[in-house]
Amino acid sequence: MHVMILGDGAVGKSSILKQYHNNKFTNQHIKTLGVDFIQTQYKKGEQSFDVKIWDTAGQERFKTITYQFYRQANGMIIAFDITNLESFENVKTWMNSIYKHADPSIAKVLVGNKIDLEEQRVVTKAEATKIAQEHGMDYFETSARDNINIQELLQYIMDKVYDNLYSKGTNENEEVDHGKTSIQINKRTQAQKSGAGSNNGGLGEECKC
Ligand SMILES: Nc1nc2c(ncn2[C@@H]2O[C@H](COP(=O)(O)OP(=O)(O)O)[C@@H](O)[C@H]2O)c(=O)[nH]1
Ligand SMILES: [Mg+2]
Repeated sequence: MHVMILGDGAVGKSSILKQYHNNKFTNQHIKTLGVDFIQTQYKKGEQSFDVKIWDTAGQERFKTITYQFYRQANGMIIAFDITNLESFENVKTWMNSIYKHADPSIAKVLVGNKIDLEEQRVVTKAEATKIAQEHGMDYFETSARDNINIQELLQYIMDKVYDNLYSKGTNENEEVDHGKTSIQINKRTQAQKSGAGSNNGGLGEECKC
């Protein structure tokens, strides 16, 4: 399974993934270098699927992020910052690029991040929900800083991807992880439950440039 996170620069995409993956948050805006991803697992009954979540790597300003990733993606998280109107207005642009370059049946979700900055909010929940509905998406609000709704967001998009791929008769057998050879990072919640640690994923490879 491949999921991508899109949205303007500095809305918190890397922070969302970092918080999800290793429960860390930093106040620094560390530009992602190259194409970055985290790896996790999605469990459904007896089955376990490898999931790669691609981060859009600091090229946001061009709005032309590596379209081959769009084509591979089964799921998209479109993110904006609830304190930044422009990032919300640009959701339209991001949606257009998805319509143009991604599979039409791709699973999608809209996310308004930084809800810990409620006093600086400039995008209402109602406005965001409306746009999301117009594009056939659900809307989540998150705080990567305070770890609000992050696990739920990622669980939601993986559930949607699963439903799309496996409830509609298509199959991706090669994606099934048999748990023997691949080095995988379990979801943090699962790791916590089992007491296991978490490895560092692709998000470690960043530069402070
Ligand atoms: N207050 C607050 N700041 C956040 C949140 N998420 C990210 N940030 C900050 O916003 C800036 C950009 O975050 P980053 O994850 O690098 O954004 P990206 O360019 O979309 O990947 C950084 O300074 C983060 O610390 C959040 O939920 N709340
Ligand atoms: Mg980033």
